[in-house]
Amino acid sequence: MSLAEVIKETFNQVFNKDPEVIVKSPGRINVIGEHTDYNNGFVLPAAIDKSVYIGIAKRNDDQIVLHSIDYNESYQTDVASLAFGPELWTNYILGVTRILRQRTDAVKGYNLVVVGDVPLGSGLSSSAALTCATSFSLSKLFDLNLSKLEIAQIGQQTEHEAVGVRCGIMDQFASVFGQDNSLIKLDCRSLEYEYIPIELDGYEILLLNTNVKHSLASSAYNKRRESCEAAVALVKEKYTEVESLRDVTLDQLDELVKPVNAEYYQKAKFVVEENERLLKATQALKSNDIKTLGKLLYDAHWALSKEYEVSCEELDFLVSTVSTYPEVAGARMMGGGFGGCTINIIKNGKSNDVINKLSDLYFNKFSLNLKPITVSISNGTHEIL
Ligand code: GAF
Repeated sequence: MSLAEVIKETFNQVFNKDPEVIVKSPGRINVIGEHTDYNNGFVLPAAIDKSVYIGIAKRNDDQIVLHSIDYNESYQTDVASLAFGPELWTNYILGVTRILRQRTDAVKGYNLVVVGDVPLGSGLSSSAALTCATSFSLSKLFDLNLSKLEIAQIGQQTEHEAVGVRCGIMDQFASVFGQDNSLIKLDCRSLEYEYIPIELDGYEILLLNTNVKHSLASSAYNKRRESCEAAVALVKEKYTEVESLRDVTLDQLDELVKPVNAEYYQKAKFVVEENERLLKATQALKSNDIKTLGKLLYDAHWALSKEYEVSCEELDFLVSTVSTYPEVAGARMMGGGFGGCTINIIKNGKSNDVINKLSDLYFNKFSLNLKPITVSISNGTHEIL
């Protein structure tokens, strides 16, 4: 049974009727360009074939009734209070609903069922998939006519307000704007984007899930963002036109940040260099130069680990081990960090060899199972009913 059918069946069991709208919104990968989005830089993500599905229908009253198939839990509140519950999954949905209610009272009571196959805590943006599925389905149900960009931005705002993570726009943008077999090169300053066909001649992408998510993740994320903003403030004292790290050069950092604060300097320098790596990686992808692309991924990883300090032992172990395998062109940690997946570019047909060699080594070192995830690049948020 497909997950859309599962939604329909469960909706009938819980609410005794069919959903009026069913929406599918995917998770994402990112080839390169990490922690650049909230610095107005570039990112290179893509939507994947792992998604969150929402079935939704109007009610005749102002109640909101949510049911999660994955957690086998329900939660009820009403449109006036939109009271958050004890579970994060409900707060993502209600966070989106709050933002939409502040814009319009067209949003009324509804019944909702949610299910997903984006592995949770793996850095594949299950939360962006959930918030984008929620705004898209509410937009359809209550005729709000939200644009794709508005849906992505509402998802981002929800993450800030309902969860307190001051994330950038990458995850939500990838979920909404994803296109089959294409990476999205997004300029987070202008929000202009370009689809780049993913043709890794002779190579495939494999994700390796560390199966860890260190608790540091959200506090450290906000702290990194603050360091970047502090570096910008120092540069802005002299170069007043500067708005974000995207406008800053290494020379300016050397001149104005390095003498004042080593931490801000290190973090800001990483971001400026990560943007440069992304531009080089885009060229390498367009000219099918997998060797250069792979090297840039390794460089990005070690910069994320040693300079931006968002990696962890498990991620570093996976990347350093595969770097000794000739069938692996490149690898790095992916997403916010402190756990989740590595992204690996591997010679076609060799992924199983890599998994076999690595699984025991990983288990022996960390007593954790390594979880390989194969993905294909898919379309963004859409209605399937
Ligand atoms: C997380 C955030 F949600 C993104 O906005 C992005 O900053 C990413 O970490 C790091 O590149 O996924």
